[in-house]
Amino acid sequence: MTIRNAEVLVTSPGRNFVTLRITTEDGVVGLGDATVNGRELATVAYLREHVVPLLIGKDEHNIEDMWQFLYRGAYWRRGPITMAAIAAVDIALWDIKAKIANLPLYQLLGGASRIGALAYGHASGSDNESLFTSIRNHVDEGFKAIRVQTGVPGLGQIYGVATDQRPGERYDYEPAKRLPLPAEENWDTRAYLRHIPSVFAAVREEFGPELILLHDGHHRMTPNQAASLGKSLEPYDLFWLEDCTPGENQEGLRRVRSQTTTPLAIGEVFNSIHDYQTLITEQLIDYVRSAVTHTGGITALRKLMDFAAIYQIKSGFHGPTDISPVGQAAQLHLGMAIHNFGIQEYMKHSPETLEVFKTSYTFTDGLLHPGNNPGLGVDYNEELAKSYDYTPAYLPVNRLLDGTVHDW
Ligand code: EZ4
Ligand code: CO
Repeated sequence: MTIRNAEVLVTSPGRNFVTLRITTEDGVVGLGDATVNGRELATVAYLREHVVPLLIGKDEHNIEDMWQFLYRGAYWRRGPITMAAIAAVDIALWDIKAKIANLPLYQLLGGASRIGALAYGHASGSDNESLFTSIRNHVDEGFKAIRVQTGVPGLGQIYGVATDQRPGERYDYEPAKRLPLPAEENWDTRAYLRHIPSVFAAVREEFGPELILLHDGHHRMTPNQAASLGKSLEPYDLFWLEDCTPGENQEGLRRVRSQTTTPLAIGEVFNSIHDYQTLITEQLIDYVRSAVTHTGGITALRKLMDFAAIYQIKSGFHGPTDISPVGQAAQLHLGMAIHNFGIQEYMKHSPETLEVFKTSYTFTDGLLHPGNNPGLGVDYNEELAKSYDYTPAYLPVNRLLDGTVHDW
């Protein structure tokens, strides 16, 4: 009942991932995800220098105690790097516990509350025609829910818009570019607000009322602008409008909420239950966007979801490709078990990534299932991983047309 070894593994099969691998005296191996897009080596150092030495010789079964030890014991609380490091330990220990129990992790979290996790994919296009192609590709793959992002006339490359897809082509969008300096994009909120409602009108016209549609505002609006967009999108029945404002001003959401019935989702950059206190208790949002990787792991995210459940707020865990297959598997197990599951973001990893991380989760008829292998159901191919060297990459920086730095 002791941890023998903990290793921090970095690989870059097309994009960077940080994985913690914990091994017990009995040889049971657990994996955890500590990837923070564009700041990967910060969690590597935090884990290697400050956390791994604390793990050796500890009882792998005491997950709650370990969580509290790492959170309260550091004195310096919260923050994305600390919470991703704690998450990696927490996820790996849950993986180990479930493997020892010889059960898929969701069984230890309460068992299956549903047959699978409704997943949404990302569609985008520089114009409506290419957007429609991308949506059709997703529908053909079985998606019942689709996030819609589009180019804005007068602006160049903006958040969420991939290279235009051809029919049947794999959707591939990696905002973090492997460049020595961050790419810079341009932004004009008024142009965006003028354009977006017409895109949703066209999508509804083309695809009908049933398809579940989502949209990500990516932190760019003021509360007043967000209220206006929410209102103008009401006729198109969105599943949610995500990150309509930079959510750290929680009180700002009161303005948005009082003006529109478009459902709201926030929290992918949050890392603690405390970041949600006002948003949840005042019912200012409908969906929690946290990822298991960036919120301190399964232990913390489960508490957050129980808190949200009191207010009829559901999950919408962040699942872009910067959440590794380990993190995605962990949140799928959690999503299977909790009562207030809402939807799961599912941006498929590249074939190279899925060779390094062998997963057991499946996608059938729009639903993800974590599989029934003991633990998380993810294996790490270390030999292959070593052939992909870490490559620095940065998320873009956003500027208004006059050059002012804006939220990206
Ligand atoms: O921009 O994960 O909803 N998904 C998102 C993502 C984020 C990236 C940042 O690393 O907003 O695409
Ligand atoms: Co988002």
